[in-house]
Formats: sequence, C-alpha cells, structure tokens
Amino acid sequence: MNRQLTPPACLLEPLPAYREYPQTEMVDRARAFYGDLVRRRTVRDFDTRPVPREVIETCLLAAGTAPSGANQQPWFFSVITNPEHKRRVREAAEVEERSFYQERAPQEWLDALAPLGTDWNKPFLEAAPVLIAIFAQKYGVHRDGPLKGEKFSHYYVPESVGIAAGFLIAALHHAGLATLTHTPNPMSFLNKLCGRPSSEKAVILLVVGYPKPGCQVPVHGGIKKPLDQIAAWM
Ligand code: IYR
Repeated sequence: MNRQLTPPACLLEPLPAYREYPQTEMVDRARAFYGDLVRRRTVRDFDTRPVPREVIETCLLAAGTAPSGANQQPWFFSVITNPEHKRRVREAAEVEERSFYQERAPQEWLDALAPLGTDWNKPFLEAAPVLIAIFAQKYGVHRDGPLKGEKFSHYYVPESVGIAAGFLIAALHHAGLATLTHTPNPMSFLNKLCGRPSSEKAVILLVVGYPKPGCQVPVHGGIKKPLDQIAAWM
C-alpha cells in the first residue's frame, strides 16, 4: 500500500448545523426516537408493491452520513429491483442456505435459530421490491491522480460498514418501510450478480419493502434485553 505523495492538510470549519435542546426537550426527543425504533421488527413476509425510488435513495444518503475509519466511507450499496436479478439472487442464496441448514450449520446454531423459524427457503428475495446488497470495501483504489489504480488501506471496515447499515435500517424504518437483515452464507455470489470487484466483500443483503397484509413475525425477535443487561454505569 502506497502513501499519498502529499497527504492533504487538515482544514477546519465551524461545526455546522449542531443543535442543543433544552433538557426537557432532549428527554422528549430521546424518548420519541427510542419509541420509533422499538416498534421496528424484522419482517420476512413482504408485499410485492413497489416502493418509491426516492425514499431508497434518501435512506442511502442517510446511511452514507455514517462515521467511518478516516472518513473513508468503505461501503457500497447495490440496489436490486429487477425481477430477473432478484430471481437469480434467490436461486444463488437458496443453494447456500440449503447447504447451511442441511449440512454445514452446527446443531447449536440451528437451535439458536429455531425460535425465529427460519429455513433455507427464501421467497422474500423475489417478493420484496428492493434488495440492497451492502458491500464492505476491504481496501480503496485511487480513482485518479498519479497513484490512479493503486490500492490504499481502509481502516475499521467492519465497524464502519456496520454503523452505515444500522443508519440505513433506522432510516428505512423511519420512512415506513420494513427490512430483513439477511446474511446468506457465503455471500460471494453477490459480487458476480452485482458486478462488484473482488476488493469488496458482501456483508448484508438487506431486504426492503412493505410487510404483507397480515404479516406475522416471531415473538422471539421482539424481546429485547433490559437496560441493566446491556449497560452499566461506573
Ligand atoms: N443465513 C441464514 C441463517 C441465519 C443466521 C442468523 I445468526 C440469523 O439471525 C438468521 C438466519 C438465513 O438467513 O436463514
């Protein structure tokens, strides 16, 4: 990996658009935000109705505001809506999932999944109007300049992409869309299907759409740990 010939200098600007709220308003806002997020449930039964492209694009912009190692933004989102492409994703995912559920998964893992009722069959990959393949860029490639085409290191890639994915899920939920954080294992078939380079690793296939009317979800998914189990004050 090459150093940049002359690293760019640190330019500063006044903190833009920060807002401080009075304490009571802060509490209200924190509660309202939690109240909205706590309503989110992972959905596996999607309506086929299309969703507005502008909503997806705006949510992707929201995801793109996530903090990342050295602000390198080491993510890429491939948005799949074409029915033939979705069919191919389903076909490839089900090949992997079938071998996962029937051969590769240790019993302990299958036991952990039992309360979610998942299996190798993934009809939602065709039913849902939008699939977003989230890629992590293991390293960067200079796009122009004297080092064009040369690789450079990315830092904290899993953390950065995880945060961006979290922003995306929250943004889509906030906009009124349901998601499923799907992780076919392995996911390398997505590079080929989405035409992404080998410098990128697919980490999540986010399924997006409206829940089917009468959609049911596993009770297990709605049980969240209480505060004293997820945090401690010292
Ligand atoms: N990738 C499989 C299995 C699976 C694994 C975990 I960890 C989950 O939380 C849910 C499913 C599948 O998508 O079915």
